[in-house]
Amino acid sequence: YLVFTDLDGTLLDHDTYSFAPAAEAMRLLAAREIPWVFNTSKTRAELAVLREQLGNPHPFIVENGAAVFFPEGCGRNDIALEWVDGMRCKRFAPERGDILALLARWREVYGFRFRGFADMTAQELSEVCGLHQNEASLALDRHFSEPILWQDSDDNWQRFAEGLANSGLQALKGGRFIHIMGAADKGAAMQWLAAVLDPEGEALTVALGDSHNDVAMLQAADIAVVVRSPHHVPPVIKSPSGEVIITEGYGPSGWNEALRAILSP
Ligand code: 2M8
Ligand code: MG
Ligand code: MG
Repeated sequence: YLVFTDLDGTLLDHDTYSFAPAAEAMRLLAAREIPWVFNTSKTRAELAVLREQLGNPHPFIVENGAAVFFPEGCGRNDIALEWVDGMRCKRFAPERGDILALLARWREVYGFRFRGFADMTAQELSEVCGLHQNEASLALDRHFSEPILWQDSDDNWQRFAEGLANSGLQALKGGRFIHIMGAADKGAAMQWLAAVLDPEGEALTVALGDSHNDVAMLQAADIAVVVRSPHHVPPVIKSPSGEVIITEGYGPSGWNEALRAILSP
């Protein structure tokens, strides 16, 4: 198996960010030496901390499929990667700076009302999403995407979304925020990394996620685990490549339950 997992609302509880209920399945993955890869909206800076806390040594995918990072000692040396601030990286998405410039122009010209991470301090973000302030400052350190809270009408949303499409950008809905970014997604990044980690294509891919921004990854996996949320109905997986499992439990309990069932002999 090769496991790809979302974090917020999936391996981490939506409200408390706890992963304690997933401990048993995390131990199983380590004991069976199954690579489990974070595939998340979070930033490289947030993942530096979480990889330590969760004991995950594998490559990781940031900002909704925008880039794959290979920490020292991970992955192969025979694929073309660039170095980004001291770590090997494969990029799939344009820079956040370009997105911010466009959003600022539209705000001026059309008067769209939204609040983005670029407008927020760490304290404000911490109040909105419940991360501690030091964690929130790591979430603000973004390179490929701009999460926003939409504060305008549905009609203006239509105009905004058309503008994004005409500019080669998209809006992906996470647990709390709408992520404005280029044409990358978690599914394409997962498939690219699966081919790097398992060139013969022998492993089954397992993907776990809870939200709209996980659908591309869930659709591309051999086993899709839709992790139930106490806050929203599970996303619909319209054209799955394989089996689809919907968990009983929420967040990390559902994660634990599904992986234990998949990995049980
Ligand atoms: C944001 O991502 C989640 C993912 O579902 C969301 O949209 O609600 C990102 O900004 C991420 O970097 C941050 O850690 C998270 C905190 O809840 O929110
Ligand atoms: Mg999520
Ligand atoms: Mg996520």
